[in-house]
Amino acid sequence: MIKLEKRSHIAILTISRPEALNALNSEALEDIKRNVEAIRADEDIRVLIITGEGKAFVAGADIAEMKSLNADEGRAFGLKGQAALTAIEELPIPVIAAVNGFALGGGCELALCADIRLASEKAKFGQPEVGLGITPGFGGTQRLPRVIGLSKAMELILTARMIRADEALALGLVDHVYAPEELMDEAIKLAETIAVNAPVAVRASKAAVRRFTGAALHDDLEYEAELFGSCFATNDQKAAMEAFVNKTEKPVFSGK
Ligand code: CO8
Repeated sequence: MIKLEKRSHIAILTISRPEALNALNSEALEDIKRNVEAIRADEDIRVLIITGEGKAFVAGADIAEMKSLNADEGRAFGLKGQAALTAIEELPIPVIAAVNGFALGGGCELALCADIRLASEKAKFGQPEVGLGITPGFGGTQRLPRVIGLSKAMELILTARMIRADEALALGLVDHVYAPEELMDEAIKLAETIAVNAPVAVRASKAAVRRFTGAALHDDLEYEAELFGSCFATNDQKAAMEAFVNKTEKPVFSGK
């Protein structure tokens, strides 16, 4: 599900499960973590690009896998996703997300772990979780406001609405938007521009700038996982995810 390619000092990690729009299940999350550890150990790699295969970047965590989890299992799944994504964020080298298509839920949260986000004109972003009876659980409640500000993050998370690349650009969620066929070339060009700079200085700069997100992030993620898990004790979560998997109408939520 995960492909890792190396081009000189640049690594390209591609999420490759196009039949499910690259939805992240447990196996994919473990695979991402393993690959990220390999990237961390390879001192020759100076920049990482993350992208998705087909028409999606990542259309979220795997709803089919999540639908029957209980609260403890939900919390554990959330922590697994957080661990994979935090490993990306904590890589000492710069990470560029090349968002080629849908970046929803866990997919938007994956992009948020990158240091720089580029998008195709076809990309769509959103945190649709509250429509599925859950909260964002892979760090979105903490990273989205840190990137776009409190009230914009609240609006996106609480409405669950999907936005296009041009709105994501205006919000500061992405840094540049390109025609679909140009996206990877531009991502590689940007990676090359970074990779010719002094590696120790680049890593030190990333480490220093990352302090900006605050030391409290770890505790904040733990809190997110608690709340995320608690949603799996509700009927609304079960009904919404069953409806997605069975392609039936979205339920009217009861608050139970
Ligand atoms: N999980 C599982 N399968 C998925 C997912 C997903 N997130 N997204 C798409 N798929 C599957 C579809 O079921 C479909 O499978 P099949 O062909 O077997 O029926 C296939 O991918 C193609 O999808 P569609 O036919 O729906 O494609 P469309 O082009 O019609 O629609 C959309 C594209 C709009 C992206 C639509 O697929 C969609 O709404 N997907 C779900 C998006 C979503 O809600 N994502 C958020 C999921 S929740 C989440 O990510 C929480 C993160 C935190 C989790 C914490 C740990 C638990």
